[in-house]
Order: sequence, then structure tokens, then C-alpha cells
Amino acid sequence: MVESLETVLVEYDEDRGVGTLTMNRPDALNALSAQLRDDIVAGLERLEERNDGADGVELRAVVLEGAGGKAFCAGADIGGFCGESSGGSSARSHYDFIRDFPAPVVAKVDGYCLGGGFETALACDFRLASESSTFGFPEVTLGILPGAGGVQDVTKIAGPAVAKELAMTGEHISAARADEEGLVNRVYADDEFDAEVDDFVTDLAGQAPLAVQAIKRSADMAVNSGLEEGIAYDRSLFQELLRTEDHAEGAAAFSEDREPEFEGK
Ligand code: CO8
Repeated sequence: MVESLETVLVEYDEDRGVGTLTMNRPDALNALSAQLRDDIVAGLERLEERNDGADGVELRAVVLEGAGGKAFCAGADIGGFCGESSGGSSARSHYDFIRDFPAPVVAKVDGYCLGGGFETALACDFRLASESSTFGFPEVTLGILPGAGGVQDVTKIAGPAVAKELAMTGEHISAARADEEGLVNRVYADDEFDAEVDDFVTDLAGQAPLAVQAIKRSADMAVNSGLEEGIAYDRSLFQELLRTEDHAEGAAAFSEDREPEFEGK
């Protein structure tokens, strides 16, 4: 399936259960216009439909990338954004949608990842970057701050000193520095980037999907709750997963010394 929304290309690889959303405004370095934000949500909704009526979980992972080879996303569309009187309450919606999406979302970052684009990547479950990518919060140069949780996210991941440095100076950092600070999961050589991301996503999509979904909810719960509440939540997820066919399949495959075949049931 390849579908073209106005500013997002939607692809689905049935063999692996992997959806790909390509932000497609390369002439504006994939800056987040209102249309692009809406199309990311619409694209995710299209992909989620793959699970309707499916026996088990069909959609296993989503890749979010930018078209054009120069940017993942250069942030909010400066012209459009500055004209928004509300400062973009609607702009939060695609971030929330990614965070709440049941399947893991992988940000495939190749090039500039700035401002609201960086916040979009931070809302994803994984950030995989090519070595020539750069990250930053240039909002301060426009007299604003990252308004979609970027300072919160970076503070939680890398500490307040790094968050303040990025958001107060507006300077870009390299993928290597982002890696040192824990802001990305992996950095790959530019010429191996596509193949490495493909391998990562294929592995992710092959894991037991209900367990993967539960782990996403558990990790997000840990960020936003106390330890006791988080452990109680994990216990309830664990009990649910013990009753799944995937758990029985995983255990059987281990005993029979073979690869498991998970169906998300
Ligand atoms: N918005 C609109 N257009 C953009 C943007 C953008 N953010 N970034 C780049 N473009 C456009 C340029 O205007 C240019 O268009 P044209 O060819 O028509 O002149 C084209 O993309 C190519 O850009 P450049 O010629 O500038 O390319 P360079 O390689 O010289 O520079 C940079 C690349 C460094 C990325 C540079 O374009 C730049 O600094 N862009 C602006 C980055 C920025 O400030 N982003 C932050 C925006 S604010 C934000 O994201 C706040 C989010 C808050 C969310 C709030 C929710 C409540």
C-alpha cells in the first residue's frame, strides 16, 4: 500500500507489518505546517486501520521519516506558526497521537532535526540517526521556547543542564553528541543508514506485539509516575501477557529450540 496524503506519504509493508510515514515538504525542510501535523495523525490512523478485523496484531511498528535527504524536520513552519494566534494548541495533537499510538514509532532522523521536529522525534519511541544529522532547539532565536514538551523531555532524558544549554543557546548538536546525552538510540554511518534502520525495525516488528505494546505503556508510565504506581501497573500488564497465545508460543518455541511466530493474540 502506498497512499499519498497532501504532505505525507503512507506506505505499508505487509510482510513485516511495518508502516512508514514520510513527511513530504522537502522544499521547506519538512517544516510542520498545520496540514503536515494533521496528515501525520491521518497517516497513523490509516495505518492503525490495518488492525481492524485482523486476527491478532497486524501493524507491528511505524517508521517516521522526512523526504528530501536534508532534514527529518526543521521545526514548526515559521510563517504559519507565527500567524497562529493560539501558538498552536492543535500542534500538540500529533505529538500526543504518536505517544499514545499502540505500536512503537521509530523516528528515522537523517539531516536537520530542529525545534518542533526534534520534539516530534522525542515523542517517538526510538530515535535512529545518521551520523551527519544535527539536533537543536532554535526557538529561543524566535523569542519562544519549545512548546510541545521538548524541554521536559530533554530534562528527563539528559538532565536540566543539557536541556537549558540546547534551549537557551539554540545551537545545533551533532548526532554523536545527541548519542552521548542519550537523546538518540543509535547513530549509523550515512552510507549504512537505510540498511541498519531496516534491520532494527525488522527485529522490532518480529517481537511479540502485545508485549511490545505493553512495554511502551509501562516505560511511559515510569516516566510519569512514582515507582510504586509503576510497578503495580507492570504487574497488571504482566498478568495480561501471561494469558496471551504469544506467551505460550514464546515458551513453546524456547522448549522446541525454534524461532517463535508471534501473532499478537
Ligand atoms: N519553517 C518554514 N520554512 C522553513 C523552515 C521552517 N522551520 N526551515 C527551513 N525552511 C525553508 C527555508 O525558508 C527555505 O525555503 P526557500 O528555499 O523557499 O527560501 C528552505 O526551507 C531551505 O532552507 P534554507 O535555505 O534556510 O536551508 P539552509 O541549509 O541554509 O539552512 C536550516 C537550514 C539551518 C535548518 C535553516 O533553514 C533554519 O534555521 N531553519 C529554521 C529552523 C527553526 O528555527 N526551526 C524552529 C521553528 S520554531 C518551532 O519549531 C517551535 C515548535 C513549537 C511547537 C509548539 C506547540 C504548542
